[in-house]
Amino acid sequence: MSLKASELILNEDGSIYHLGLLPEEISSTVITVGDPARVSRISQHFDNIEVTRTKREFCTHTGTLNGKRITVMSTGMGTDNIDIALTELDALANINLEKKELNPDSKSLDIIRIGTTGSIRKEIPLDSYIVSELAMGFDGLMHYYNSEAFLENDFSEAFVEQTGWSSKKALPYVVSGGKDLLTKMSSEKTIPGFTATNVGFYGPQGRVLRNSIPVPEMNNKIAAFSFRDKQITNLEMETSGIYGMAKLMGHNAVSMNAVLANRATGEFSSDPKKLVDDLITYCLEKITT
Ligand code: R1P
Repeated sequence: MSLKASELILNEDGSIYHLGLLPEEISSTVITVGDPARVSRISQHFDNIEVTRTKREFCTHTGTLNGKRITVMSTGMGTDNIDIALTELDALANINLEKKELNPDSKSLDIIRIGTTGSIRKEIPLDSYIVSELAMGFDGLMHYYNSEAFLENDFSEAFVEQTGWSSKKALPYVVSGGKDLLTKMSSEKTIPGFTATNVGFYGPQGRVLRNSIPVPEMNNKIAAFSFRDKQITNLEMETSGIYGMAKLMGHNAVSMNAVLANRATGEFSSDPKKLVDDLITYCLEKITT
């Protein structure tokens, strides 16, 4: 049965609606970043670039590095964009866009996020790199899908109980990263982490400029949360969505996080550009070896 035009939307050239890409234009290894400007900071390392495309916040370069074909794509900020980015990447890999039918065999993508983050623990210092073993989503995205099979609900229940999480907010969901990719991307240079993904940058992450927030001590409560020897390490805005969408569709995902800020000490990195560039170099080396 073919998918309706209103559900699988294509552009005039046959490319997928928001990403503006054709199936042959992506690799099975996809690096995602939040910032469109970070795409060329990664693809500048490639030996050649065969595809460059920009639509809305989705800027994509596909090329080759040391014989490995890699796609790097910006997602913009937030898990609402991740819903679009990962669903359309999956469609490029697993749906015949001309016939609008699912391909008979499903393909699995390796998805590596290279992002920035704020640590919420004093002992996880500025300028370190966190590899997210687990993600807790405050964004609610997974509640819109049949995700029960892989959500770690005992973590959610313990979190709600320990922090007094308000039922006016989405129930936090917990999902793990892809085991093989976590192993591949980890080393003595990285810290294993439990990443909390927020639905915004300011109030949702406890930042107060001019607006007040209902529970000013929430970051301390999140930092104090402990279950099965796991504690939350950092806050950002995409990882839970990437891990959840990847698990739903049979892809492998890992989230690499450069610690730009330490929310516990109030510090911000003195050289954020170098920190991110060094993480890019580290990740490309790991991906291509
Ligand atoms: C906020 O400044 C943005 O930076 C972090 C957050 O997750 C959010 O997207 O990640 P990126 O640097 O990948 O965008």
